[in-house]
Amino acid sequence: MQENPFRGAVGRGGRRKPEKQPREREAYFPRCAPDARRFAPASVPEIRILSDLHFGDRASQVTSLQQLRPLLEGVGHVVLNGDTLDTRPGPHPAHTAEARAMVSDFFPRHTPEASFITGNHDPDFGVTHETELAGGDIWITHGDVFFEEIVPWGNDAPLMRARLEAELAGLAPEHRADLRSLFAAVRRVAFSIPQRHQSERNPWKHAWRYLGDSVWPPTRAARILRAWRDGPRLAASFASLHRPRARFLVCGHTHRPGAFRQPDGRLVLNTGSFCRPLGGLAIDLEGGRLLVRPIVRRRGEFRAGASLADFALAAG
Ligand SMILES: [Mn+2]
Repeated sequence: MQENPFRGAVGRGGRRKPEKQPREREAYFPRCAPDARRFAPASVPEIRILSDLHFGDRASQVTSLQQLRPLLEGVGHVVLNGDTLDTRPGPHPAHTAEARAMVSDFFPRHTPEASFITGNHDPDFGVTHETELAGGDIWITHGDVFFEEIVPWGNDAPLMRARLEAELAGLAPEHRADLRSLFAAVRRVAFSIPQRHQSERNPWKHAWRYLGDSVWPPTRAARILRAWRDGPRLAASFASLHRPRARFLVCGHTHRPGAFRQPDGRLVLNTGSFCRPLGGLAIDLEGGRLLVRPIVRRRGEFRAGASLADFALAAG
């Protein structure tokens, strides 16, 4: 059954054709959408895309990877689209190494196939920075590559921008527009920025430093809102250059879950995160269709709720 993809967000009963272009604000799926209260039907996806677990960071709601087991049950292939954990240099290398070992061990044991795509927090966790599915109809990447500052709301934004500019200036002219070179440059810069509060183990110190990194300086809230506003448009223009045939762009990074139709017809799907307050979405591929499901937390475990949106994928 086709469902109105934006029903949860508009808060009205009217039905609409799912492919109709919504206004961007209507495309946002709030965390407490009515559908999030229902669990998914018995069908299971062949492929499930998740992102931004931030395992090992106290800001993450994932304190044990076992909490993810219901999300993996029956799924043939799980794609973890970046920021699965923080692998960057930090003051607690043993904690980082432990998180890395746990993630590396857990997923292959609980799902037939697990793919890790890098993010700005785990730039060296694997060598895959993007991937295409459904014959190129879907393009998946973490999403930090869309921003000149990598993390435009972060306190390291000016440093990241300067380092990325230097990296790009150092590329041979023929490589500057080349996606492989661009990703390599972004990943080198991301890895050169040490962890901040992410690795702090003391909960009080973490809360203090998290607040410091999150609300200071006061312009930060505005920078987050700007990244939320601009992200989908930047994703679409980036894809038009590098992956022009992709109609569905799946990313995370900004922690703002939702589906954002762009003027060129592309649909930007942001899977949010496993952090508060907005939560996340799972993107499922099932029988030639792409489904958007909310991730719901029940008794400490994460599950996929009933589909909020359903799109036909290009044949073949
Ligand atoms: Mn990120």
